[in-house]
Amino acid sequence: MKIGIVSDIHCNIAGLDRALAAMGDVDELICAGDAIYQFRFSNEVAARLRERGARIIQGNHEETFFSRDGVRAQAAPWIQSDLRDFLGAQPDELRMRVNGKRLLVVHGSPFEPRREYVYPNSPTLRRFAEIDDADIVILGHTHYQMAERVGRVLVINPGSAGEPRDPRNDFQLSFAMLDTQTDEVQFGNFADPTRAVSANSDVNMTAWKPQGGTTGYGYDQPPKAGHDPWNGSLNV
Ligand SMILES: [Mn+2]
Repeated sequence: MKIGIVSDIHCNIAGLDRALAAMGDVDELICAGDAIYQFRFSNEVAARLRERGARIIQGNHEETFFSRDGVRAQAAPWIQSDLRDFLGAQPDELRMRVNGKRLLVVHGSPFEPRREYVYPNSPTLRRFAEIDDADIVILGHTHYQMAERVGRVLVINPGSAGEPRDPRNDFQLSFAMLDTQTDEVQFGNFADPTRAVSANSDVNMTAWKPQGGTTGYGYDQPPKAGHDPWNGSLNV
């Protein structure tokens, strides 16, 4: 099965559409949270995710939007109530079984505190080796893309499809595609189409192949530009 993964769209419908177009046909589409902003909804993003039958979790931005702090934002007259209710009904964690593998989708961290930012060099990442009820864990939240084997657990973060923060790919947007047979992960990187100058730029693909790999990191900080946690590269 081919699974398309997006996260942290943050109301950027042009970014989401670019990712979906580059992905092509996928068997499942997963959104790992923060489809919107904490005080701003997006009818377009919610409609697209619903129309594509995406499996969605809520991130910290949905959590605030649908809390008492978000009451005013929720009441904006232009918001389509059925779309708002659709997003509000999504869980904050998802478990699914694909090709006999157990997938866990969480926005921040599967551990407490659940809103921790698990960067590719976070010490917390080592703890993923303790997870015994999932084979693949999909995260978002950091906007840093990642594919790492930690113990026997494959950890994937597609990066952000809407608000670039990752200096390692020159602040491009990104998405991931997972082949659940081979565990191979491909990333698509592309310039934010909301910036006029990059509206038609190319999508550059990189691939991560499992090698029974190792991991080990020092800091709980975003990695510096140039840190390269995946291997291989192909251009399409
Ligand atoms: Mn987040």
